[in-house]
Amino acid sequence: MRLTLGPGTHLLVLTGAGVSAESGVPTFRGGGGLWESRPVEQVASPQGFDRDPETVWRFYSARREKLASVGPNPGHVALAEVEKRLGDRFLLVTQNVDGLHRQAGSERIVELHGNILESRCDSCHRLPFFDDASYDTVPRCDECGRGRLRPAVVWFGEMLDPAHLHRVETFINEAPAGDWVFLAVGTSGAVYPAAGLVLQSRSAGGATWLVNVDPPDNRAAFEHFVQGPSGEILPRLFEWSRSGPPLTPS
Ligand code: BJW
Repeated sequence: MRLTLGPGTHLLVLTGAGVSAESGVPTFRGGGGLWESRPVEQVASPQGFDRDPETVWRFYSARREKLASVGPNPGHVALAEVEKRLGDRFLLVTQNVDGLHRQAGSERIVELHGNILESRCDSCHRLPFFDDASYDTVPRCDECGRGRLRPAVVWFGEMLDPAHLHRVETFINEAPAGDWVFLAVGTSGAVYPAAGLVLQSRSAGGATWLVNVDPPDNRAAFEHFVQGPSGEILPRLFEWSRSGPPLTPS
């Protein structure tokens, strides 16, 4: 099954942990996933950080270290290539914090849940900054001197950046009726608001596609499902109609 893109088609892509699985980055749920060995609320909630910040920093430090040895896979590259063809008719919304889409060359990207290679202060308004360090003890903010540094990711119960949500809404609202596609890749559809995008897209007239190794719980929300690993499927998924997009749009 192939997804045909015409000269005016807009494409909104949502990715989840599955897209990085073939790079060697563990997913969250399911066998071998990050949540299998530790309760989510312990390491990915503000309450968990208040209770035991050292454990949280050990968890994120280990993930930072792992990222130093992984790179984008053919799934990431396929999405960067499709963006080159579509230009501003493309937007990539990722729940992943691993930065692999940017490494592959994606530019029109919204990192909905932040970036693991950034830290921020839990007290002052200092902007998130690049930080690939590993910590055994909780680092202090050297700007305000009183706050604790934490990974600049979005934990359960925390608000997502309203500017990010606005950018996604605008893309959906400006997509041409009857000629746009929502494609979800490698996500279990368990976490909101990202999980709500498929129904939002359907009601806004988008065709809905899913690429995943297994049928996730929200499979029925999608019109088209292509089963398989994204690193194999994505490079073969896109088909350009005869008058399809030029290779280098403005
Ligand atoms: C492959 C593959 C291969 C494997 N190829 N596929 C509405 C209803 C109910 C609850 C809520 C709601 N709105 C908000 C909530 C509360 C909450 C929520 O969603 N709870 C749910 C548990 C129900 N949401 C929030 O709190 C969010 N904040 C928010 O909405 O604020 C306002 C608000 C707050 C409270 C109440 C109401 C409103 C914040 C969510 C933040 C999520 N953060 C995390 C951690 C980020 C940092 C870190 O990395 O540690 O984000 S949790 C974790 O899950 C991470 C992921 O981005 C996210 C999604 O996981 P993902 O990517 O789908 O991974 P998996 O592992 O679940 O799935 C992988 C899939 O890939 C599987 O299907 C595999 O089969 C597949 N796969 N290999 C293709 N090779």
